[in-house]
Amino acid sequence: MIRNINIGLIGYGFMGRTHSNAYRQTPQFFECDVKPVLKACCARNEENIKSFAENWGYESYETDWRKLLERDDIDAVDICTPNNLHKEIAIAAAEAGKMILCEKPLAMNVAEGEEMCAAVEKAGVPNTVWYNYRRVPAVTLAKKLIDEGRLGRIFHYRANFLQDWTISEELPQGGAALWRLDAKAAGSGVTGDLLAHCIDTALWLNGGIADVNAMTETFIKERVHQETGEKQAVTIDDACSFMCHFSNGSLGLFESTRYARGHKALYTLEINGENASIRWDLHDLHRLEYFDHNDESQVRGWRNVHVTDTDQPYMDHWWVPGLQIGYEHTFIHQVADFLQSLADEKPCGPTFRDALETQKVCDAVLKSADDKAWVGI
Ligand code: SOE
Repeated sequence: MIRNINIGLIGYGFMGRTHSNAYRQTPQFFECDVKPVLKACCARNEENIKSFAENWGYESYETDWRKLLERDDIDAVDICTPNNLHKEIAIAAAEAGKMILCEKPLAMNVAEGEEMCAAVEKAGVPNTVWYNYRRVPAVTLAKKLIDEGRLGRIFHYRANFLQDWTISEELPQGGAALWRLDAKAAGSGVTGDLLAHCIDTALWLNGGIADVNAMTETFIKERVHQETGEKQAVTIDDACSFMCHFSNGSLGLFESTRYARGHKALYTLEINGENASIRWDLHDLHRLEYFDHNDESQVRGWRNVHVTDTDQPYMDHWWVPGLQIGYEHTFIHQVADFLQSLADEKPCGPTFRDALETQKVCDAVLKSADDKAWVGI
């Protein structure tokens, strides 16, 4: 029997668009008895949210998220707001008995994240956090290969997330589109925004992190705040690197920055095991590089696997072998998995509780950079 899930989406920025696109496309490509309905979207600016609703086909809109939560015809709340609103909305949504899909990072810090986990668990509502890169088919394939034991003992995990969009001193901080540069709205800089992705994938692929040693830098110390027009101190981290020990004994190295001139969104990861290694690069996201030491020595080398075949993760839902998909599909996969998890009555990872683990590493990284010391998780 078909069951409709009425979505109420809060926020209409970049992530509001990726999620809305995913809700629209998922039923066309993934068969499931649970279907999303674009019931309502919500933001304070009426003119903007009205045109967002028209563009994406939402049946209605609200200008106050509390009103959205009061509505009986909303089943699931999708939180695409700046990070400083995640906690309040998520807890209220849980208390109203709504399912919750929350943009990453889960919260501003661990304390907030813990309250959010307690709220969804008390209410017993399905919940998930949009760490979308897990659902790039090549990354999901990496997970499969690791779980099959092909890499053997893992020695090293390396990940980077490099951007260059904040190098200009003229760029303001805060307000629409630039809230990621304002610690009051974002919680942190690249640590919560970019490294959080790398950490989520790492915990998923390589297990827990035991301790971290980090450094952060804020290269531009003052910027005009968009809302006040005043020059204010910049309190986010512009760059952050850390090393860590994983619980499985492997060593980790992570780097993220918005000051890597020439790199727009270069997320790369590499894992070196006893028997095999894996490498992946967001700029070439449909490829997985794989080196298997068990190959016959004369032809041994890095394989470049084009992850587009029907026996590779998610790809049986798309075109024909050889034809690739892209960034927006990772969100479609998350919606498809979420709907299927409802049908199966199972959790859809990363749940709030899973994402809290990423939050713990982020907080430890920031503390380590402040204290100039190793911090245990
Ligand atoms: C920042 O520029 C950003 O948009 C992040 O907020 C996203 O989570 C990341 O996927 C791409 O970069």
